Amino acid sequence: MDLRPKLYHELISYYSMIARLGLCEKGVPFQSQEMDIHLRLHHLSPQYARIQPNMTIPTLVHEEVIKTSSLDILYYVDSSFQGPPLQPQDLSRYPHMQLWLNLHYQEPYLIESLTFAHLNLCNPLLRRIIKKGLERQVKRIHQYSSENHDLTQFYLKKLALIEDRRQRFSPERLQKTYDSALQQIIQHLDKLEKQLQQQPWLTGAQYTLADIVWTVFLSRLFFIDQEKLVESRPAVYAYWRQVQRRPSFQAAQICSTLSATQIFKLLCAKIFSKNDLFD
Ligand SMILES: N[C@@H](CCC(=O)N[C@@H](CS)C(=O)NCC(=O)O)C(=O)O
Repeated sequence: MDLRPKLYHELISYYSMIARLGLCEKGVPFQSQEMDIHLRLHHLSPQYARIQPNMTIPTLVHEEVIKTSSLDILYYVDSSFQGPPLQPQDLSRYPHMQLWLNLHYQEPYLIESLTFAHLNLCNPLLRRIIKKGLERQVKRIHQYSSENHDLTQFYLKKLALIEDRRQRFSPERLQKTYDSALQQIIQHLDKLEKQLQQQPWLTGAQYTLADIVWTVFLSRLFFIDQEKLVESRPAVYAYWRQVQRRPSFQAAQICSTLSATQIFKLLCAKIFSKNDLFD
């Protein structure tokens, strides 16, 4: 029997990267269950919805425990497994870590708005693909919901969320969605710059959960071609170079670019992946 925790995740999913980075920093081996949330829509399947009613990734399953958000996964991993501590040993620094974690998670759709508005704006073909993708999700949810009445309330919630996405990324609102997300990102970066001018890691001398989430945050800015926002802030840029040198960065496969070859490989993996995860 495999006693390792099982992580449901996807390679380029932002919050999956956070969970992987937490596991790798802690040195916890895990079973990897790769999901396809774009083509196969594994996350909408009734089997997954029964594990994770929000139908998002990542999810961590360990023995009887199920953790359904990246932040819960980080705390759980740090407190349940042996390895380097990822919360401040100096307890007076604990509120600082929480402050940085709260700042990162305070706007739940910030990263999604930034990423998808960017993709929509940069390429008309992608805009079409994303629009079609949302339509496919709606159809799939109606199908699953009609076959699984016990899950109707969760599927209805998911439909409302997709409708909200359609509005945020509609041609009329797209630019506004992008601009206001970027505005907020810039404010975050200015705060990071101020903090990192004074100390090597966000909570002081120790690398903590706060550094994990902000590492992934910075990687996303490179991913959407906004590297200049990082490179123009000397302390943030030095920090970015430091975090990339940590072994966990490679091990957790933090994606900060997506080359044409990678896109091709990802597409192939998705096309040849199992239709149903739970077969
Ligand atoms: N608060 C959740 C957010 C998870 C989340 O939004 N994950 C995205 C992928 S990065 C997802 O599952 N998107 C699919 C969907 O919302 O339908 C967390 O921290 O884990």
